[in-house]
Amino acid sequence: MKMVKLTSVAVMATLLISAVAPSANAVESTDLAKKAAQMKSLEKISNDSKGKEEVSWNEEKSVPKFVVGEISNKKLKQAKDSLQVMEENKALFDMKSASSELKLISESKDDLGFTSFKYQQVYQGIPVYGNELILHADKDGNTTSVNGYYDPEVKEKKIRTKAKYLADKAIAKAKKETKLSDVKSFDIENSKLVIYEDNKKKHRLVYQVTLSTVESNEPAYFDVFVDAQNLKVVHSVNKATHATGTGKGVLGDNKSFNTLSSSGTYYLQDSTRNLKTYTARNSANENLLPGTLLSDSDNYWTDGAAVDAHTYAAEVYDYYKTKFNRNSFDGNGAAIKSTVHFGRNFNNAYWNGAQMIYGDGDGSTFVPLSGALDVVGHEITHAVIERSANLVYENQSGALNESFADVLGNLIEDRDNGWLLGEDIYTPSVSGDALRSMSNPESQGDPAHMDDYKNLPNTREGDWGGVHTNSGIPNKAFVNFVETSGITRDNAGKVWYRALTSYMTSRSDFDDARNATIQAATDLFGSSSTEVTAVTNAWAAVGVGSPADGGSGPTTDAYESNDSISTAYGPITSGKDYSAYIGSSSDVDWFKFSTGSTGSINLSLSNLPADYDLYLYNASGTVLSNSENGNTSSESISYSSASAGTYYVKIAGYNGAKSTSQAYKLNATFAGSSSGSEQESKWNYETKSFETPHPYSNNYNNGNSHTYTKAGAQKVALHFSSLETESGYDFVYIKDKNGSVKETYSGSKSAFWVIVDGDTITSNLVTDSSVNANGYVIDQVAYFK
Ligand code: TI1
Ligand code: ZN
Ligand code: CA
Repeated sequence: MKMVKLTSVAVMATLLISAVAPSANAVESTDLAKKAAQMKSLEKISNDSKGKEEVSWNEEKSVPKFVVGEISNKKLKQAKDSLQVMEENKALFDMKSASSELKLISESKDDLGFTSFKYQQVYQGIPVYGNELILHADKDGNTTSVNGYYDPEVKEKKIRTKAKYLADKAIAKAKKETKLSDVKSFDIENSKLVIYEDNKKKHRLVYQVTLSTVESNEPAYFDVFVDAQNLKVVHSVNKATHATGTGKGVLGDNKSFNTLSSSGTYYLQDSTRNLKTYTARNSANENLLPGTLLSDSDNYWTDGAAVDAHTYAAEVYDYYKTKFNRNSFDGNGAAIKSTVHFGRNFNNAYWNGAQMIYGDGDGSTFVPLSGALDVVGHEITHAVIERSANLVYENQSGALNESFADVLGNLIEDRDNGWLLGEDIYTPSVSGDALRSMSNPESQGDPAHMDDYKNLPNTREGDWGGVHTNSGIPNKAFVNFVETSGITRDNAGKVWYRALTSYMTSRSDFDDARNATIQAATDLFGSSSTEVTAVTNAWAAVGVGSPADGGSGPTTDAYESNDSISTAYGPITSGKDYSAYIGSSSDVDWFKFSTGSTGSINLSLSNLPADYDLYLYNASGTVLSNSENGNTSSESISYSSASAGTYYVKIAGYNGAKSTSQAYKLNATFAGSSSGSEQESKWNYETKSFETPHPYSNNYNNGNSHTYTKAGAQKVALHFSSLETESGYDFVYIKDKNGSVKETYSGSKSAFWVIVDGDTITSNLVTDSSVNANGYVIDQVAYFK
């Protein structure tokens, strides 16, 4: 408040200046007379207050709005004294008569012993909206101050005080204005005539209509000003305001959150994020949803389920807004409604297409499910999914729906505890457990690999094809991805979100999710990024698709190429498992071994992804035995009294059967294998690098300078971390030990391995006479021995 010190001298000075002001006409002279009377009144106060008075002015109306000092010599004991004091000071406020322009509306005594008298300004008995004066006295009855607003102009305006329209017309108008026409019951519905000064400084006779309701679950508390002569809506004020509630969550933790204050009650509504939290009061009737908007009298909230549903919804909202700039689940600010206390002992939570629903749990399997941020994140993500990919809730698309809800739920929860789901609200008597685990789905009986995919019926009993169990596979793929070195949670989240919102469709299956995430990673980070390699390998590791060339070493199929009897891989070791792939519909795999003496040969072919068949040949290429079971049944051959010599095994896909994601397993046992303690063959890695100039020059040829040799190796491999040449003009040739070109590359490629048979591999760049590019970097080599 700005106070002006006003001594008697100052009063005189002001009067003097006003008095000598030029061009004083009639109107100004009445103004001057008023001013003089005001100053005289103030001078008296100043004298009585011994110069210690302070005055602050309502500049617009040229009347005081706060006067501190002795307002009167009279003692103030009761209401009639107070009116006399106001009468005594009427000139100060430019009033004609205090008794006709002021109406006492309250009288109170406070803890300090102060008495105050509050007056409403009236005009012909009608309140002048927003104008009240309060006169104060200390415990001895000495007046100490007067403050508030009084509008001296009202009495000059000749306002017609007889309303043309009846109040109910104005009320109907106000309901229409506030879109409350359909509300059946109002907590407050009244009206009164007031004088209202509109924003164009025009004084009008209006109905001040007050409406308050929580029906339609929206606290509405309005004052609407409707002109009593023409029913025009002059103004409307929403009296519901933002507030900050505090309370305890399900687990007893304290938190604060946004609420709404409206006509003396607080509501669990966050208007900045458009969140509303309701209670079903233990009813399980979906027709009564959303239920009752939760309310509280002091804004301290003790319903933990409600507090958590509300605060966690805010966290989920903020995550989508800050990480992905998504405004609510629909991207358009839709209201996020949550209902707690659904049914009795209900052990679940779900999104019903319109809102979130949380059970209280039975107390042993679950405590109230809104008590966990990953559950709330899971449910709201179902709403996001519905408004994006809209994955059908059955079989693989349903498992993806569940999985994306789990992934985002846990990203939002942002915890480093093994990617557990529901750990905060699951089995309160068991600590450290959870309903599901993304990093180790098998710990809760859920599959972590396509080999263990559960084919359950598409019925309620079958959980719609096992949506909550097969979700383990994509969940594990995500964990593989985010835990790859160089991948951050945020970047992994971006890839999953972009895949969901830009590429996946309602019938997407796991393979489509793989493609979608690889494409999302490509868009976000580039085709040769760590993210693309990591996400590709993450899916491969759960049996969805093949690994990235650059990502998992040259082990993809260690025995290729072995597509004919003359290139058969071997000799293989008796009793050892060999895992390999039938990678295309024309692929056949050959292996060979030698028996040292006469005896039986037993072959088994298992872990079949498709209908593969098994054949045993002798050295002259004659079939000795076959096994041709249907579908993925394992194959086996038992061939007795075989003489010593070389034998061949052939594996072929029936009718083009193949799989690049699942390896078959071959095992052969035979008599007298040459050396029983033979060392197991495997890929071994060595650090060695070769690089072309960056960029390379025209007419460049590095000959055999980039050659890797490993004595005794069966195969050797090079890893290119990058390769870029002028496409179609500059070439990289990969040669084997005989100098034969095995592969040719031109253009750009992201990281990859190239393998040749034998102990030597050469990379040779040959360029033409114009246009050059970056060349290549070989950063690792490997040999198979
Ligand atoms: S979306 C909801 C489907 C439930 C349908 C039946 C009404 C769902 O998946 N709910 C989660 C709740 C949850 C989430 C619990 C994370 C714990 C952690 C869920 O997994 N429900 C389990 C109990 C289920 O339905 O099998
Ligand atoms: Zn779910
Ligand atoms: Ca968790």
